[in-house]
Amino acid sequence: MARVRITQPLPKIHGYPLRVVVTGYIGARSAKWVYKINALSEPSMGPVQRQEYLYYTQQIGKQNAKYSNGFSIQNMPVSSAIIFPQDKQVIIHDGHVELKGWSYSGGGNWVERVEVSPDGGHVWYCVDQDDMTEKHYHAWRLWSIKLPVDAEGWLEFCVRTWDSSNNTEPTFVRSAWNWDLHVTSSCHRIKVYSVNTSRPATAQRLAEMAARGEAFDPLTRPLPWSLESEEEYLKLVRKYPREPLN
Ligand SMILES: Nc1nc2c(c(=O)[nH]1)N[C@H]1C(S)=C(S)[C@@H](COP(=O)(O)O)O[C@H]1N2
Ligand SMILES: [Mo]
Repeated sequence: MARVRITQPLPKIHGYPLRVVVTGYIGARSAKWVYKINALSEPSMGPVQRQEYLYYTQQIGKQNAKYSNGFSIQNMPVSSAIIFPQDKQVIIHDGHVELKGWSYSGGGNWVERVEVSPDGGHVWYCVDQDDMTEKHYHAWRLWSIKLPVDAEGWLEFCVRTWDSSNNTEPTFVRSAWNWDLHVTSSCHRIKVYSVNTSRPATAQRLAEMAARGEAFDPLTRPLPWSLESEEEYLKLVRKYPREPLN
């Protein structure tokens, strides 16, 4: 196990005076306030070990779950999340959106690769090595990427991380949902409303809003002026009539 250099006193809330730190394992295994150590011939009967932090696939679920048929979560699976933007945010951009996030893996594995998708997980872009913080044993890596985003409206961004044992995250939460909720580590997803000012019509609309001192947010607030003059309207509906001409 890696040596831990202590630079600050351990706060009581985090286990003072003595805490076990089990690197690579979920936090639940790092017992706080240690006053006694028992050597056991079988896994502990303590409730946190025996009854909690279990993984139940959907075939087990509510209809079948027992303590003995959930598998005990020990090593932390590869996990990651988008920190910025935030879910449901409106993003006004010029064709690129900067994403920031974190990635981590347990079990002595480290983060090797981070991929992000602007379309819910069909097309993926790879984070550049230079845009990731350094590798350290048992440490997360922070990353950022300028993601090309052409489409407008509600989009789903997601992140997927690969670790040094080629583990990756299930693309969809339904692929690996844990009935017991803990450590369902599927790709983190956010919805964002994309407004791309590299599109001329969008740039024009935003310029008009700026000139009138009108903010884009909140998205659900309608524009308080007429969207088109009657003249323009008639020009266009005559050019593109509603019904076939013959
Ligand atoms: N003695 C003791 N240790 C414990 C717990 C506890 O309830 N009692 N909770 C565990 C769980 S479930 C977690 S997630 C971590 C939380 O550690 P933290 O408070 O330092 O974040 O402590 C673990 N160690
Ligand atoms: Mo926990």
